[in-house]
Amino acid sequence: MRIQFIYPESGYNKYNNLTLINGRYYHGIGQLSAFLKQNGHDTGLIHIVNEIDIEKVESDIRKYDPDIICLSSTTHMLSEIILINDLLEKEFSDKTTIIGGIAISIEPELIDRLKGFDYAVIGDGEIALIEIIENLKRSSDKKISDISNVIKRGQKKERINVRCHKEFDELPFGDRDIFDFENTDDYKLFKRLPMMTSRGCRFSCSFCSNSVLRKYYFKDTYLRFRSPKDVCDEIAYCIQKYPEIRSIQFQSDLFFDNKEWLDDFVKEYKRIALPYHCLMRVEQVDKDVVKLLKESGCEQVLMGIESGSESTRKSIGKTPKTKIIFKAFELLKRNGIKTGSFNMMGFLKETTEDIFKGIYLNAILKPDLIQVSIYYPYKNTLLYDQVKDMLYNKHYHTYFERSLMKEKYLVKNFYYFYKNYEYLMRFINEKKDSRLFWLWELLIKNSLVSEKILRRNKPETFRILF
Ligand code: B12
Ligand code: SF4
Repeated sequence: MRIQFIYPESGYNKYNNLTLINGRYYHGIGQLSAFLKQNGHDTGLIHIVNEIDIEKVESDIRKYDPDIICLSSTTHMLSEIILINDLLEKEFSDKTTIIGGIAISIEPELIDRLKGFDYAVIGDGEIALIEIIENLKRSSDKKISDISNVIKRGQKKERINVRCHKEFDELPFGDRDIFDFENTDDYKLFKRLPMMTSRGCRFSCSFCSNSVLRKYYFKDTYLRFRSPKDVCDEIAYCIQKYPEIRSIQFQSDLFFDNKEWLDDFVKEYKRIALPYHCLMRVEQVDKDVVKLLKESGCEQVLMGIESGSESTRKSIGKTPKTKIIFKAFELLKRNGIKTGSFNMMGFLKETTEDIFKGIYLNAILKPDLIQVSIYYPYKNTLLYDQVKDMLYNKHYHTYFERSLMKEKYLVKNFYYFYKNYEYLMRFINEKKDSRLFWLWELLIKNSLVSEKILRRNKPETFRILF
């Protein structure tokens, strides 16, 4: 059969004000396409990188003339998903249409509003997709909704039977050709290879999609790892195919979970010997781990701090103790490994003081990279229940168009501060000469600095905005 994937990455990029050239490789479609090809099917991709041109999507579908149209979704793509849904409903009702990916997985009820799609796939898609195809070949549509992970519009969502793929080493390596990998921004601009070591996460932060999948479907089996050998075999294969790769970007939510795995990885990775970046939780950083990371060529570790306030961090399921964050950043830096912090603002009970604490925390940690996002509630997360009555408009079109904070202009200003945090760094560095700097640092490390003190000490840039 001919399977046409559609990936509207534009939703992501619009949300973050990014303009990409040829976009990024996405493992979800790469994995599905490789598995389909291994099972004798043809695959094609419409990769929408920047503004969506729905007429072009239509003509590309007609050109490929698929049997099945498969859309991959994240919540950030909702406005694009709706445009594509309308197109499929109007022009391609004779085709089998399926939506999968994280947006529909955490919010299966969305399928009831998407009349352009026949089926939704929840969670891992490889086996479900093959079983759908087998059923279509036998023209026994009735059975499709009985397949694990698959739901039909109108079907009761409480009874979804979701199967979780465990044997990753048996899966083929991702199909990078479908993305024309040589021309992706990852390879062409950055000479880096995106790679996954795992799926899922051990934690359940209350704002995060992982908490929904864990809670409803997967429980304790949710975090799954590939073997270090399989990971390194795929990297070696890619390096041979794409010789300009200069670094590896491990994108899994958790790069590793236990030290035995990391130990094996370090041994396997010796044959790769390229610098790499990865994502971890601050609690995972200790002397042994840092030694192993250093030994294997880790260049940068990115970690979610999310808030400068211990109580906010506690309420969302993140490391509450500021000193654990400091310890992690210090250990990595001392060993010559770059750091990066992920931050969020806009939590329900967050105060301006909390946000200041986050800015100052970053100014002292001095990560080599800072990412800030404004909190938006994903349906069915624990935190969603707390804010759902405060949404401006409950219609899903507007999810990402407005901040949910009451003081939204203030948030914008804070957002600006974070983005310009080098001013803060300069300010903090100037204070370093002061004999009182150690006290200042101690207060901030222990979250004891009041907004009043922060405001009094604000540098020039602050004044412009307040
Ligand atoms: C890699 C990644 C990125 C990459 C993007 C790569 C790319 N090409 O677009 C980068 C680092 C750039 C990124 C950025 C962001 N990301 Co991101 N990212 C991920 C991550 C870690 C891995 C995705 C992945 O490849 N998974 C591996 C594949 C194999 O799994 P999968 O995607 O689930 O696919 C399977 C199934 O879903 C299903 N499936 C998928 N599509 C389809 C389609 C059909 C038809 C079928 C049948 C099945 C199916 O089958 C697949 C194989 O089993 C996920 C977390 C995660 N663990 O998935 C977050 C995640 C997707 N990101 C998320 C977020 C929030 C972001 C940001 C918005 C963060 C921010 N605030 O800035 C930014 C967007 C910025 C931008 N401009 O791009 C959220 C999205 C939540 C949501 N509800 O939409 C996730 C889920 C993280 C999380 N834990 O909550 N991200
Ligand atoms: S640790 Fe990160 S990926 Fe895991 S649940 Fe929390 S926010 Fe999500």
